[in-house]
Amino acid sequence: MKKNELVLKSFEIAKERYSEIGVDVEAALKTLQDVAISIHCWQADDVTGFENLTNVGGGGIQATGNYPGKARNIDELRSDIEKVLTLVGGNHRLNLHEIYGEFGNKAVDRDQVEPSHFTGWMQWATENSLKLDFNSTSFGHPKSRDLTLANPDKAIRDFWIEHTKRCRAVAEEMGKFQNDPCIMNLWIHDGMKDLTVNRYKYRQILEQSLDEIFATEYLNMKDCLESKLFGIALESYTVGSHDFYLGYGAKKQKIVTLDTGHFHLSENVADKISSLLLYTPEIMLHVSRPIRWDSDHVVILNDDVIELAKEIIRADALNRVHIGLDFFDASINRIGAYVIGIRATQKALLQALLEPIATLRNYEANGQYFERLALLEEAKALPWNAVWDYFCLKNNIAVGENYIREVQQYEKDVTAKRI
Ligand code: RNT
Ligand code: ZN
Repeated sequence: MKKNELVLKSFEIAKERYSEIGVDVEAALKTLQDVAISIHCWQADDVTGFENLTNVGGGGIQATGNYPGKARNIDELRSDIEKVLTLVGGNHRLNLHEIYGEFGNKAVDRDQVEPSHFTGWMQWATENSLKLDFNSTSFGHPKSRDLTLANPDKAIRDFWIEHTKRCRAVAEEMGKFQNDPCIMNLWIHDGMKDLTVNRYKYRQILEQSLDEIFATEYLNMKDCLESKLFGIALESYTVGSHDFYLGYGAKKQKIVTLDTGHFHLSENVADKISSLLLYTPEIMLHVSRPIRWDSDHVVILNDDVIELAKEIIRADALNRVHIGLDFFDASINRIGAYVIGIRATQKALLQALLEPIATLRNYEANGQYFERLALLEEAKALPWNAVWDYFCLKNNIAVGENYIREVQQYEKDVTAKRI
């Protein structure tokens, strides 16, 4: 039997099996189709960017590996993303960093960035049915060092305040252009390598800098703030900790970004969703995979990601949670990395959407905890995969492992030639 026929047949059986336990498969598929994932641009080039300045590295993050074929310029990056889009279903977003602007051959310092550096991106995004999200970039710059927005040195601090203000103006233009709010993430690495005795002071400075940055109200962009536990060479203290941004977000009604790699490894990030949603307007997610540390491994379909997806669906919060990805693995085929990560996130969402939630909630309300646990266990092995294959088929993209060949072909034709 041809593969497509098999997929259709399995899907029909799965649909019946799910309907027996009260799950509407067609509704789940429809919802999944509409969930836009904000695809990070920085997996394609190991977070290098294309500014014509000396990137001094550092800033607490690090891509490891030297697999050949990384995107060396904007055209190559666009071509890679276009390839990725042919291998995933749904309509998505592209998450840009300031250092990916179109600066031509000019050295445009970060306090000089303008919306015009991104009009090419806006055009290209429209042509590819993508919406854009944005990030200010405080790392990898001579003025970064250990402290940016929290720097007691006014000249340095003002430089980064100006940068971030300008980035908000860029995001506003993107939002206006695409007629849909651009989500702008603010992550700074500010911290210290060793024992720090002025923790309060730097946090107070950061609060003031943020207030100054957010003084301008915009209608077409939304701000979100991303915390971190520690950075490489900044292990002892992080100014923008989770507590800091949680407090700031709740007080000023700003979106808090949860990067799943920015917490203690035994912490349950999924459990934060319902609390945050009570006190902050929306949530931005950076779905990532930490291995021993914030290693930004490629997202896979593991329990953490499935739990995260389930908490979004259980809280009925798809309209308040922006799902973005954040990983950069330079040790494997980068296009393949994207596809694995995006598909894994969608598979997790699909599993969450196929959960027999009404029955589970009934059990819980009745104190039937054995029954709740048993059904949760059984649900893990329900034929969600047949629904997933059908989703791929319907979207006219490679079903199952077939995408491996396509990534290999693109490598042969395109990325392997980048030497
Ligand atoms: C760093 C943060 C941040 C970056 C990107 C490049 O630890 O996760 O989101 O990964 O902005
Ligand atoms: Zn992140």
